[in-house]
Amino acid sequence: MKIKDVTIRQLQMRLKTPFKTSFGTLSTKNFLLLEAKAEDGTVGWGESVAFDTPWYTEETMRTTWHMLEDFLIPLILNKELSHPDEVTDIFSPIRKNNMAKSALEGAVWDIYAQQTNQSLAAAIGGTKDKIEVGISIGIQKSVEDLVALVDGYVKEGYKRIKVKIKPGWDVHVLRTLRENFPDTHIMADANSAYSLEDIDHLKQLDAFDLMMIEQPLASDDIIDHAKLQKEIKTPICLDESILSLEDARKAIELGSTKVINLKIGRVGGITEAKKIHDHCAAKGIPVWCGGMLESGIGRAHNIALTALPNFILPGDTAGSSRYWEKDIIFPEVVAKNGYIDVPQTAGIGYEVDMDAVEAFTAAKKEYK
Ligand code: OSB
Ligand code: MG
Repeated sequence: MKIKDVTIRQLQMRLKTPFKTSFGTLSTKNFLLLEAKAEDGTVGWGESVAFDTPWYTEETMRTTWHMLEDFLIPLILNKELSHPDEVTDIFSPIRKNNMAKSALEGAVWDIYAQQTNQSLAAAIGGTKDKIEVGISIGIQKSVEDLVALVDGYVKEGYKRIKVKIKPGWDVHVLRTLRENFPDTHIMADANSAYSLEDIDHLKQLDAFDLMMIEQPLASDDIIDHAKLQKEIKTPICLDESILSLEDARKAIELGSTKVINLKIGRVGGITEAKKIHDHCAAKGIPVWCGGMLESGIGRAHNIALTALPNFILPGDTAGSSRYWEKDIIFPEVVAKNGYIDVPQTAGIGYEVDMDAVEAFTAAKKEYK
């Protein structure tokens, strides 16, 4: 396969409801979509999960555009590729910038799956025909609001509830949730809102039988997480700290993480995500698929990845309607009783709704 043409689009999509984390509130998503065309005319799609501001990792929508335009697209255009795994090697002279890399790598995987006439899930090595999913809920105005929201999602059938926490919105929130939902799988995500000085405070969370606590400490730390894990019973799950297979290996070896949240964008693509998945499987570490409030295209990639066997725990890949009035794929992603069907048709398995894409496009540029 040879990529002959890549179009970058900046899309702007309003979330149905703003999403609040320990860092701030996101109401509108500005992100990049990539449309890559192979020499035989096959079109593949990828999504960059970077946000407007560098709060989650250092990448932003504009840094991903810069990296793609000035470095990554020129490395790929007109190069003969026999398998998408080669993209990781081609990108290896470029350090990090994982979200930019994975947007283009994802489009190459979509093309490869179509050219070999298999679903993206099958091309990756996925074995499931449906995946179990949970939902991630931002910080709310009041605990009562949160309880009402969780109640709705539990009734919809989501398999686990993740709530964002931060100092001042943690112990009382999780206690109330546990009291109201004694049998629900509940977990908390801090997005690095704590430090080791909070050990005694975080120990209180052990009383609530949480599935795990996600990324309590610094995004670039694996030492303090190992110290914290020795002091608390609640399993630690790393998100921001794991950018590569090497990071995963070291964190597991140190005892910094008992579960890993895998995000394709954060680790630089599907090939690296697969490697981390396989390593975790060998080490008995369960993984689940995280989310970045993706449009249907990024969501389709997440669904395909989650079809791999060591995605044992429900992830954050909720249905399209949890995020958008209108998604950009057809059909939209539907979660029914906490399950999403893995599409069986070639490629990402959803049609791209070009009218919707055009309607949300704020800028666009073609490279060939
Ligand atoms: O930390 O997992 C996170 C959303 C944006 C950035 C980071 C995170 C999240 C979520 C929501 O938790 C996941 C989703 O529903 O897509
Ligand atoms: Mg997280």
